[in-house]
Amino acid sequence: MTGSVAGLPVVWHPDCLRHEPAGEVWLGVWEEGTEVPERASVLLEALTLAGAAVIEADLHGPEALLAVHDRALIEHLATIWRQWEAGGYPAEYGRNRVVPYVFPTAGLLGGLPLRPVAAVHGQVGAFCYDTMTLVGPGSWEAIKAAADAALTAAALVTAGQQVAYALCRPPGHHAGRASYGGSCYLNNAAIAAAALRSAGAGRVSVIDIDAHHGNGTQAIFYDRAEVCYASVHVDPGAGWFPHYVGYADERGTGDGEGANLNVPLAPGTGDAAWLEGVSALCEHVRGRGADAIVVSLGVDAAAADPESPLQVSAEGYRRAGEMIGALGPVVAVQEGGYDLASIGGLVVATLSGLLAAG
Ligand code: SP5
Ligand code: ZN
Repeated sequence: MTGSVAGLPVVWHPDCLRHEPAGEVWLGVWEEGTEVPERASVLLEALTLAGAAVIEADLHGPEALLAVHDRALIEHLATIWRQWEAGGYPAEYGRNRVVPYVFPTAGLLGGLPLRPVAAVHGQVGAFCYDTMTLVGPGSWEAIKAAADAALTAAALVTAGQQVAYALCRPPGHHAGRASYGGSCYLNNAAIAAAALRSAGAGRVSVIDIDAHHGNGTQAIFYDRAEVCYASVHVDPGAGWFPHYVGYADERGTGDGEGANLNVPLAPGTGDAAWLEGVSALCEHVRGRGADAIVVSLGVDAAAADPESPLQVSAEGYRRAGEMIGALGPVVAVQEGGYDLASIGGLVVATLSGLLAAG
């Protein structure tokens, strides 16, 4: 079922295990959550057994993050746990993770500008747009290490590797320029795409095969012609996260007009129609020309996954890898995928497809 990934560079960092969201608040109730550290251990073990060459991520300075994110978001993520602790939220109020409760939406602001606010628990909602994306003691170290893994993999591809994989955890594609949510904090795929560009790739495409629409990546590149975003995902219009974004009529704006492509699919969609969607993404990218590809590699579209109703098989993922690998050099960045028993085989299958094509 899996295939060979012998010699494939797999970049990761042990700090990625230090993020322990310890659950999520969903519809007002705490739930255990599925974005757990074991995801990374399971993937690392499967890739090691399949013969991949595991490399530790290099540490990078802030410049590569600032190419994609506002400084204010980076500073928030880097300091919020310390502020939360200093404010006594865990010790005095029993709040052991950072969770927002008020969001400065357009409706709250009523046209007034966003002000800096005094209370730490008031600040969080200015950056975090949902209640499922908690921050704890080791979160920042993991968030930074995941971005470093994406940057290290991008550097390998810049140096001539045909395929490199970044085992990023936490994932990234729901994080925007100044916002986080959907279990994502910094946008690892967008950071890799920006790094490829600044290392000389003229045109870069992000192909997103996670089950969910990558609203953050889309927003970051929405007005850009040189980086196109193309995604196949479960239809937000059928009731799925991120609900508000990810529709087929979102095609980019300004210089980016026509560069963005969304292929939303009905819940229950299996290999045949999903692969047609992947093929449409590849056609789109081929038509625009791409010197390098970033794959947002979420394996939560698989049938066994608890977070999505798509029904893709490991063979489907392998085929998607083959199609995408034929487009050019690829940086594959881990996104979602939550069924601990099957994600290892799914990622190995996709990567073996990418390698078979290259
Ligand atoms: C990167 C990624 O795949 N993020 C996924 C975010 C979507 N999360 C939606 C979660 C909805 C709540 N999950 C409850 C599962 C049933 N208990
Ligand atoms: Zn997902």
